[in-house]
Amino acid sequence: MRIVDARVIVTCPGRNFVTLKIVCDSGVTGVGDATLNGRELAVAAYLSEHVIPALIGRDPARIEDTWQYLYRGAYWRRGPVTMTAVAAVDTALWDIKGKVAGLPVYQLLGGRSRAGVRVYGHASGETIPDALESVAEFVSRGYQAVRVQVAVPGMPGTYGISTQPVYEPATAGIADEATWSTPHYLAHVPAVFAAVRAEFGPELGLLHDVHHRLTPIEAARLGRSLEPYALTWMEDPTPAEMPDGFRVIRQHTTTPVAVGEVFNTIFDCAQLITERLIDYVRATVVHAGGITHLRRVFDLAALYQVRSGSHGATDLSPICMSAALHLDVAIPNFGLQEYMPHTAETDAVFPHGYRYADGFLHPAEEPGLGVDIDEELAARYPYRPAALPVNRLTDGSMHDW
Ligand code: EZ4
Ligand code: CO
Repeated sequence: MRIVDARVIVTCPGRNFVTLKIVCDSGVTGVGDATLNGRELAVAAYLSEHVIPALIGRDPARIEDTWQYLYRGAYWRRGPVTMTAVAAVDTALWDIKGKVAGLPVYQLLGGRSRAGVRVYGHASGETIPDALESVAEFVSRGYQAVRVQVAVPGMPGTYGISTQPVYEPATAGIADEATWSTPHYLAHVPAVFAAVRAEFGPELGLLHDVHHRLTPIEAARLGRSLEPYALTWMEDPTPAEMPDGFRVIRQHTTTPVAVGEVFNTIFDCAQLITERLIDYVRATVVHAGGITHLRRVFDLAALYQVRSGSHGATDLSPICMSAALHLDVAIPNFGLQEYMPHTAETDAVFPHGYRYADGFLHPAEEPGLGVDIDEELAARYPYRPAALPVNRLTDGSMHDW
């Protein structure tokens, strides 16, 4: 079999998604997510200009070789744009391999290790009582774990607070500006989790996303102050460019740490894993080189009792979610999967076979990934420029968003 065509489809059913579709001479097709929030067209151009010409004529069965060709062949290794493009090709080739074999992709990854994929939802509120109501809604829908974010008094535009039914941080045109105050934040968060734990008891999994905003010692203090509420994890407590910072956090707190939604390769997380500085690695199929490379990350993590906790925000398309679920159900060290349902418009553009029931997602059972893109429908939603917010301290200094 040979690859005879590949195309990049950019669509905006409420938000932008980039998709790679690979077509083989036998007529079999495969899809891969190539969405990089706020930098969509950089990946689209990378694929169209530099990758697709090299794919035509290749044997789609040679997934590992194609991965190595794109990674080593670029010379300029790593980085989110390159690795998202590599991921799109890799994901589409796994889809094709599954269809050719007549098996769902998780069977090609060694088969099922569990009945379903436990997920966590996103509760949020302007006030603590609002957040308690939001958590209760998730509990009533069967969720066993919930991320909780509450607006910090005196800090407009706190990360993760949504008044929309579907959370969306990117805004049309140029970036929104949010404000941040670490003292206000550190004073407020423990009260949030005291209230949630008191209301919902010891069994509900509770998570919190710090979104890269603290220094290591500030994160250590937050982790320590949250210990009585036994969080499943504290996410991205500090920017991860300097893995050494996590040693400071580890020296002070037993609150588990999850990191990795902005990671692109195993090299971003190797030290964090091998020095046991984190508990969950949150890298994703779409941003970390596809199923082939993410499997490698999770296998390294398994040796050190680090579990998976893949990013699953709405800016990752249903193709990425489909791929993630095949990995999640197959690997031995699955931890938890983030799940934010897409809008009805997005679900219609990406028809898929995975489903949610009682706190768990279940991968599609059709051959391949069990997801596709409706190209006619996609064409009705043209690309609209959008950007992620930026964040400033109260004196106007730039901070991490
Ligand atoms: O801000 O996906 O855990 N989830 C997150 C997300 C990220 C967005 C960035 O595109 O941190 O909401
Ligand atoms: Co996050």
